[in-house]
Amino acid sequence: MPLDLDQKARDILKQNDRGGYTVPTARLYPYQWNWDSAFVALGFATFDRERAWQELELLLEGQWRDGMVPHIIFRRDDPDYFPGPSVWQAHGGDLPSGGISQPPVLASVMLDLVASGNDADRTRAAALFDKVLDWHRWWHSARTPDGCPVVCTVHPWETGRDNCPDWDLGFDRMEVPADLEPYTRMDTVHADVSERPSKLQYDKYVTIIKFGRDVGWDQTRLTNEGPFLMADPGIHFILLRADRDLRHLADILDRPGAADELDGFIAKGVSGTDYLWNPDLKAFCAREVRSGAFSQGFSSASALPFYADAGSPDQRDSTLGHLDRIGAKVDFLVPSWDPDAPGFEPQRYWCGPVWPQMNTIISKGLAEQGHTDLAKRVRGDLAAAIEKSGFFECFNTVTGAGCIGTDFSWTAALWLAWASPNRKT
Ligand code: 9WN
Repeated sequence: MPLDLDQKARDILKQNDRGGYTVPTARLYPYQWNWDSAFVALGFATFDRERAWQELELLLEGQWRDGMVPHIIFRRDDPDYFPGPSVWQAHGGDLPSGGISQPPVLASVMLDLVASGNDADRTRAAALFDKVLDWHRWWHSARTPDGCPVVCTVHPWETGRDNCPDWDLGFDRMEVPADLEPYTRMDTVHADVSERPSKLQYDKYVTIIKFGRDVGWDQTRLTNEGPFLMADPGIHFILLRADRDLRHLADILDRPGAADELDGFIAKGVSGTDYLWNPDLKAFCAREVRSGAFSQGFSSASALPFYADAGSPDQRDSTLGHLDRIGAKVDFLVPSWDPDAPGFEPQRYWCGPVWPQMNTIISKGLAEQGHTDLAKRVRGDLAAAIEKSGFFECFNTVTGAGCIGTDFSWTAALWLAWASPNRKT
């Protein structure tokens, strides 16, 4: 059975290949997405390393002149997706794109490819190194608001965890302008409405885009003056891990100047981590920056301090306690939202379902820090959901039923690179 699934996973990657870059799934997401492509490269690397590097190179073709790597790259206009290039009107690089970024897993994927590769992989990584370093600089400048100790986010789509209840605090402060342009959602044409974000959430997503357009996508203004500003344990821990991994690459590629600069980013990330510690819940939580208010639930991003090698021993113990509590409630760890918090829905996108890319990095961090049994459960639960339901975008955390996109690229890629029992990791 797993051997058949391995073949099916390779077929999905080939079928979603649009000529050097991969769409997450046909119709629903018809463009190149940022963190999707990074994870997809890990899957390609299991059978076609050339194609793996090409995925990353094409992603960086969309980089903006200010260093940002956008969350979507539009190489053509496709009526199947809203909001497309004519809505974003964002032209900070050579290709039309979204005007926000996504979790920066790219450096960590490059280190994986180099660590498992040879001189050819080092050469490919060296050619991309400066672009990735520029992107990290962008996070530490344009997305670090004045006086704030951590990087922040201006749009839930930038976190990759779109409608997680974490973002309600930021959304509650926003008004939808009376003159917001009318629009037609396409996601609910392709997917079940009960598994997607609400109409009010979409109105707010579009309101932030309108602000970005109004300031000509000046990213510093979008951060400091925009309608939404939150700190996200997901972006924080993923960037800290990526800074560490890029630092490691700087050593391998003999870039001492970059290594010093990255040491500064890492020190900032380590010391800023306490900003995200919610003393009431005793967990790392999203935080609304202007009010200082914490989100009050344990999300899958709350489980990432191990991956970033961050947090005190007490903070890590408490994080493990939350995972034990939640693991007793759901059959498939790690739910994207806390089953004991308001807003939990086991089938609705980032309000409960298990996500392949989150399980991958959570489990990797747990294994590295010696929490072997829990790491195995997180990996095994994802594998079981895939074996039960197929290569879906995400899975109902209670039943393991597949949700939303089918024949999904990152699910196939991470099966090949990590979750398949044929993999010896
Ligand atoms: C908006 C592509 C992307 C993922 C995100 C996921 C979803 C987009 C959407 O799909 O977001 O970026 O339209 O819902 O939340 O993590 O990268 O797979």
